[in-house]
Amino acid sequence: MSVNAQSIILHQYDISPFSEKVRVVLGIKGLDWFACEEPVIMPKPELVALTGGYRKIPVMQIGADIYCDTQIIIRELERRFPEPSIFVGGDRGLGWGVGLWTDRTFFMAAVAVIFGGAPDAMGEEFKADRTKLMGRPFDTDAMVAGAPMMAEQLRAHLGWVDEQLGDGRDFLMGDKPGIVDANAYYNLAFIRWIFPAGAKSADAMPRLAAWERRVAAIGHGNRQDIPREVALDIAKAATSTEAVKADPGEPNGLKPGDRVTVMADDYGRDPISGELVSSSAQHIALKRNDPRVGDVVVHFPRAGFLAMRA
Ligand SMILES: N[C@@H](CCC(=O)N[C@@H](CS)C(=O)NCC(=O)O)C(=O)O
Repeated sequence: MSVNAQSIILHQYDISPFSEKVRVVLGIKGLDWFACEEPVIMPKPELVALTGGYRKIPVMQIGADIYCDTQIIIRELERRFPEPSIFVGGDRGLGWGVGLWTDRTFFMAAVAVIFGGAPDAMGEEFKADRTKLMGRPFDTDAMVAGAPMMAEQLRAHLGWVDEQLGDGRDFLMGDKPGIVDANAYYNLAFIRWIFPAGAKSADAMPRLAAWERRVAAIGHGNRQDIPREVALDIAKAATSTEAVKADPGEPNGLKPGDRVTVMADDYGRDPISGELVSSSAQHIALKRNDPRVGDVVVHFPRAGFLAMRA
């Protein structure tokens, strides 16, 4: 396969748990995609040229459309490639809400268990970078002190997943894998990569462990790696496919053509500004220009992001 303006390009790195969430979705859908390796810490000049300031990982690019945050990445994958669906029954709306559990409380428990058990796993530059990202000290001494409590939190989160499998189902919403599986899986994968001993409560839950093996066996679809410069050239040559669309219910009256700033409401709150192209209750798209990539449209989810008139 050769990379072009229709290709799925995932800006990611291999030990990124949020990238793993998307890789599992790519696996469920059996898609061809291109991985573009980004640095684990700042600076990330090529990524920021595409996003206009968003630095978190992963970011998906299709031509000159840039999707920031796993929620909007997965929504767009489902829109463009509806079969097989990530919705397997009973999860079409609240499946998204599960992401806010796994990305926030469950993820923070996983981070605390990993760095409480292996405080030096990633080195000083990483800690300094994550301190800036979080806006508070990435304090591994505090994580070591808090490790017993966080092991208890982690076991409780894993316990919900195990209980969900209690009727013998293969996947969390039934007999097929979907959005809830991709969400519940990636934190466990992250612990296994960096501090495997942190997963001992999972090993004590045989149903969970068997489910984990089933999700791992889905794989990641068909991946090929490309250099960052190739991805930037594709963005520069392409035109966004996002149509201008007004949002009659927009709570603050934002409309196409308005100058808008969007930022995450949790961490990595770097503001991104542009001209509104389209929006809905779940999506906002801003057009911006960068000397390296030309005109691009950057897409964000609404839940978990704040949009304001610039
Ligand atoms: N809400 C975001 C969270 C993404 C996130 O926190 N990603 C981590 C890596 S897995 C990150 O960006 N860390 C800082 C970095 O890589 O620079 C999403 O769902 O995509």
